[in-house]
Amino acid sequence: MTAAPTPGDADRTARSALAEAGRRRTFAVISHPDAGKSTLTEALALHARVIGQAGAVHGKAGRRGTVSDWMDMEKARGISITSAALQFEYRDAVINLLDTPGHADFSEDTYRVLTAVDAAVMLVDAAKGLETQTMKLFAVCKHRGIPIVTVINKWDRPGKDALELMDEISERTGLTPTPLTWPVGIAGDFRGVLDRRDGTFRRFTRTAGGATIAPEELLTAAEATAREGEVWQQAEEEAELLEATGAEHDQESFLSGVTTPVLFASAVSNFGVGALLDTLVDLAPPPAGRPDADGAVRALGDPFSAFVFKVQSGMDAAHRDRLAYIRICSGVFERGMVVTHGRTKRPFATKYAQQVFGRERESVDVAYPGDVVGLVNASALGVGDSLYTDRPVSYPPLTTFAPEHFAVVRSRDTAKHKQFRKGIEQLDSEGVVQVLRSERRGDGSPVLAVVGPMQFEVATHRMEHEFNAPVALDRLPYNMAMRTDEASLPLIATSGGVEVVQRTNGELLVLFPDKWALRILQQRHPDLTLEPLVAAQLA
Ligand SMILES: Nc1nc2c(ncn2[C@@H]2O[C@H](COP(=O)(O)OP(=O)(O)OP(=O)(O)O)[C@@H](O)[C@H]2O)c(=O)[nH]1
Ligand SMILES: [Mg+2]
Repeated sequence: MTAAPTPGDADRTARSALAEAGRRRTFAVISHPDAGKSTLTEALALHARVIGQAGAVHGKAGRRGTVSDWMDMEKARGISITSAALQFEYRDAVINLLDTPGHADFSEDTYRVLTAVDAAVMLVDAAKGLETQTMKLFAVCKHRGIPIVTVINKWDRPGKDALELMDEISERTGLTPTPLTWPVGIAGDFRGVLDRRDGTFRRFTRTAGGATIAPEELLTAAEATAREGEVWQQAEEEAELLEATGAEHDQESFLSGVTTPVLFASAVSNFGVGALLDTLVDLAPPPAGRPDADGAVRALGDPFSAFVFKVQSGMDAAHRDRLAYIRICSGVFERGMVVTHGRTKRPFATKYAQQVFGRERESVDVAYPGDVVGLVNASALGVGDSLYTDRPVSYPPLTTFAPEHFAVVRSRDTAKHKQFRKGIEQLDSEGVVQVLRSERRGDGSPVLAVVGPMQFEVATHRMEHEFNAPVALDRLPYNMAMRTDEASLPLIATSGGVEVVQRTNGELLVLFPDKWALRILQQRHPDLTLEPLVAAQLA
């Protein structure tokens, strides 16, 4: 029997939550597709010596897949479809890193991850510069007040001019770039970086295929001049130019989203990766108290609280379990503790709590604010749910994006009815697709709704391979959904070309082929309830 907690225990718990939170750095790696997020994620883990050798045989064709890209489809295509979490220690810090998918079709997943982090590492491909998806991500970070560290990646390949890239960042994002390092050698001729804080030269040496930590050689400015000659001098001149324009790091401006520190790297050869880790530990903010749905802040030292930002199954073919990822917001988490599930007010036992490392996991006994923990077989937990002990708290619900593509799904094998239902339910609760019920079509033929059509492919693949229920999809000619109510249904029924469906939570939606059809209906019946779904910030 354990003794009843005394007020002294609560004090101690609060103090350890504060101290441990202070050494957490929780961030997402984000960017447009293919900029090298998963490669960088792996390079960071390699650098922190959590993995011995980078698993990626770099280059898309036949690569073995990085630690964070574990799904079959991700490996086959060399893209990330769903975000992945890694936790590791570096120096005296505990790093919680979330690798996100870059493709716009999976942006809802990325968006959810951004609700769970304190900072973001934004990757920019040196050759491509800022792309549409990058701009959307910048906007979301700004909206959420997430400070951004920018990494110009793939400097080992021919690309844009470094100063031009800085102009592009400041003109297009409004953030002032404050480079911490500056490349020595143009893109494609990466010799190393000038460290702007002390004027030294960090010279890179290559290792075979970038599979192990690239040793850095530290040289003084004089040594660098002797070694690299003109190329070094040019870097020094450009660094002076930066100084003249006031592109200097200022911690407060960084934290308030006015500036973004910039580093140059080549993730594939592990260049600049150590500098990024150091930057994150030195500059990225530790967790802070989190506002609840009413705006009141739950302090770090308050009793335990967390929210679910992602639910994922199929990570392990042998177990077929369902993992709910929580971000801890306050207090201390101890495995086995019984917490309250905010939505149902039911107790939830946390016996199976795990630290996640790509698809590998390990039991976690204690965790602190900022940590991402996976709760196994948490079938009651849904995305956005809050968990707590003692004083209740309800964190703001997570946004569901407005779907733009719709398809009817049916089982290709009538004998697999049970598997079909189970699979569809699971995909719905994970938010892989939104499942809508159509009275007209019946329960056996639900409508799947998605932000981007690649989500359909993921759903089809997972239904067949994970749930053993092959499906066929028939695309529907709609591209927007509006919320309505029971009272509006009879009038809507008189309008051709639209369809009424129901979300799992009971909400009624009307599907329209285009905005003209919506306008005609609104003009004809101005009193109908037709509300837009939450705006898609990213999609
Ligand atoms: N030359 C070069 N190639 C790189 C570098 N970093 C990544 N790559 C390559 O770029 C491709 C995409 O890398 P990923 O790490 O999968 O990119 P990602 O950003 O995770 O892609 P998504 O998750 O699909 O958005 C792979 O072929 C990598 O080997 C780099 O620094 N230099
Ligand atoms: Mg990736």
